[in-house]
Amino acid sequence: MKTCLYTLALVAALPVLAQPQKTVDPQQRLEWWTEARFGMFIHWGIYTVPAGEWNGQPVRGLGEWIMNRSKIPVRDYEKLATQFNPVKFNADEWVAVAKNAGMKYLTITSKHHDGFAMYGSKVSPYNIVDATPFHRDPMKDLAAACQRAGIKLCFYYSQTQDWHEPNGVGNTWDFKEPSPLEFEKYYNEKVIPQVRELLTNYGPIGLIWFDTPRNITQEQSQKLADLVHQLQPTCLVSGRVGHGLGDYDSAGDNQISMGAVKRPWETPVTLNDTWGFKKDDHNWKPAQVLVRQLATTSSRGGNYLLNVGPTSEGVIPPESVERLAEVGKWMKVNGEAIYGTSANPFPYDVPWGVITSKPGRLYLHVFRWPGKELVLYGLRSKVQQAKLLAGALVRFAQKEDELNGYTALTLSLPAQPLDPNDSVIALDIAGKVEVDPSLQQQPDLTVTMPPQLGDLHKSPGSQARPDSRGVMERWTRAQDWIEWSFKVNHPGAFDVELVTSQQKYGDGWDGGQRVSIEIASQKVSGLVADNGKEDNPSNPYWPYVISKMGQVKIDKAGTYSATLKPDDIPTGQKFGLTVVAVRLVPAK
Ligand code: H79
Repeated sequence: MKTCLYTLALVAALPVLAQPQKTVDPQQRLEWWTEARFGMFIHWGIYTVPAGEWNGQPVRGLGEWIMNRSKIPVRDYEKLATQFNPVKFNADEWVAVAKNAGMKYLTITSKHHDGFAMYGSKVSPYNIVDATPFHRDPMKDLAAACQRAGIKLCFYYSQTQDWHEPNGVGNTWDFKEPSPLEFEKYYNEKVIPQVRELLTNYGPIGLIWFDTPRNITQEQSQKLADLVHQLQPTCLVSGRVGHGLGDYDSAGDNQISMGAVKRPWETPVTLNDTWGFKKDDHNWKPAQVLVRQLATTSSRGGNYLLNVGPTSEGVIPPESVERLAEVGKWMKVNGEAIYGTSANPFPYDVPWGVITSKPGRLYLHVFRWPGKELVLYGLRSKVQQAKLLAGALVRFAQKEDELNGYTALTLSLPAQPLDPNDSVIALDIAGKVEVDPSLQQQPDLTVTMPPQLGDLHKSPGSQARPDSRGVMERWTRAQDWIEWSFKVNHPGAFDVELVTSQQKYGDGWDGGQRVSIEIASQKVSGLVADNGKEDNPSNPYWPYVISKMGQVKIDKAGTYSATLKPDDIPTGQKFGLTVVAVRLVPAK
C-alpha cells in the first residue's frame, strides 16, 4: 500500500517535472507586436533626482548618463535613492497617456546602466522598495494598470553595463574593468536572477528590451534569450540582446531606416534630447514631427517606440503629455493607416510623404500637400476607390498604356490639407498591390537616387556600405563607385546635387572629396562642399548637407544611367563620403 501511494505521488508529480517546454514559433510571438506598431518607452530612475545637474552645474548629454558623465562615485550616487520619492506616481494615469496616444505597449526601465532596480528585487537591496522612502514597487501598479487597459507591459533591462557593481561593465572611475570571469559572476548572480524575477512576478510580459550588449559572449546572449523564452514562451527578446539573437532588430537610438527592412524592427526615439528627465531640456519635438516619424517608421515596416521621462515625483512632463495627446487625436482618425500595416511597396521614397500598405489597400500619407492634384507613378494595380480617412471620397483617374498597364494615378484633392501633420488617403486596390520597382522621376520632376537602390562597385577589401539609415559609411576609397538606372518622363535641364549626411548628432562631416557624376553620358565634377543644409525629418539629429555639382540636360523621356565616382578622397577621413543620394532637381 505504501509503495502504491508513493508511486501514485510520483506519477502525479511527473507531468510537472517532465513538463515539455512549451515552444512558440517566433513568428507567432511577433504577431501582436507587428500589429501594434506604436509603443511607449519610459525611462525612470534615481537619475531624475539630479535631473541633469550636478554640484550646481548643468551636465551635458543624456539625463540617465549623469553618473557616468560626472564620474559620480557609487557611494555618492547611492544617496540619491534616499531622495527619490515619487509621491505623485499614478500607474493608471501613465497608462492612460499611452493609450490615448494610440500606443499598444509600454516598455519601462527596470534597471538602467546605473544598476538601480526600479522594482522590488530580492537579488540586490539596491532597489526602489528597499533603498528609497517610497518603499513601494511601482511595477506592480503598472502591471495591474496595463492589464486593465489592454496594454502590454514590457521591461527594459541593461544586461552588461552596471555602474554600481565592481564586476559589471562601465564604471571605470570606482573600479577596474572586470575580467571575463568576474563579469560572468556578475551575470550569473545579478542579471540572470533579476531577469527571472521580472518574468515571474509581474504576469505576462510583452518583451524584454536589453541594451548595449558591449562585449558579452554569444553564450551569454543565448542564455538570456533562452531564459526569457523558457519562462514566458510568448515574450519577445529585443534586438540588443547581442549577437543577433533577438526576435527582432533594433535601429540605433533616434534612427529611422531609409528603405523597407526585411526583419521586423523597432526604433527608440526621444521626445526631447534625453531619455531620463532633465530639468533644462526643453527641446520638444512638435507633434507634427512625431506623427510623421511614426508614419515614416511604419512605411519602412518598423515599430516606433516613443520615450517619456517622468520626474522623480512620478510626473510625466506636461509638454510630453500635450504632444502625445495630439498624436492620439491623429491616430483616432488615421490609426488604420498605422496598425497592422506593412511597408511601402515601392523601394523608393515619394516626395510628398510616405506610403503604408495592407492587403488590398494603400495608404498615402501626405506630409507636403501638393495643391489640387497628387500624382503617383508606378502603381500597376487598378484602384477601385480613394478616400481621405479624415473626410470624403476623392476623385481619381488612372493612366494606362498598352505595354505597361496602369502607369500613373492622379487624385483630385481639396486645395488645403485636412490635417497639416499628415492627411491620409486610403486607396482600395483590386487584387494584389503591384508596383513598378524601377527608380523614376517623381511628379515634382526630381529624381532621387539613394545608394541602396544602385549597384555598389567595391574595390577588394572595401568596407563601404549603406548603414541602417541608408547613408553610406566607410566610403574612404576613391576606387569604389555606384551606378543607377532611372526613368525620366519629363525631360529638361537639371541641377545635379550630391546629398550627404552629417553624423553623430551633427558633430561630424567630411567634405573636400573630389567626385564625378555622370548622368545620361554627361559628366559633372566638383568638390563635396557644404552648399546648404536640409532637415532630414525622419532623423532630426543627422541633417543633410547639399553639394551642388553642376547641370545636365535630358532631351527626351526614357531610361538612363547615372554613376557616382570619386576622383580623390583625402586620406585619413573619419566618415568619408556619407552619401544619401544623387539628386536631379529641375533647373530654374
Ligand atoms: O537608454 C537609452 C540610452 O541611455 C541608452 N540607449 C537608450 C535607449 C544608451 N546607452 N548607450 N548609449 C545609449 C550610447 C550613448 C552614448 C553617449 Fe555618451 C552617452 C553619448 C553621450 C552620452 C558615453 C558617454 C559616450 C559619450 C559620453
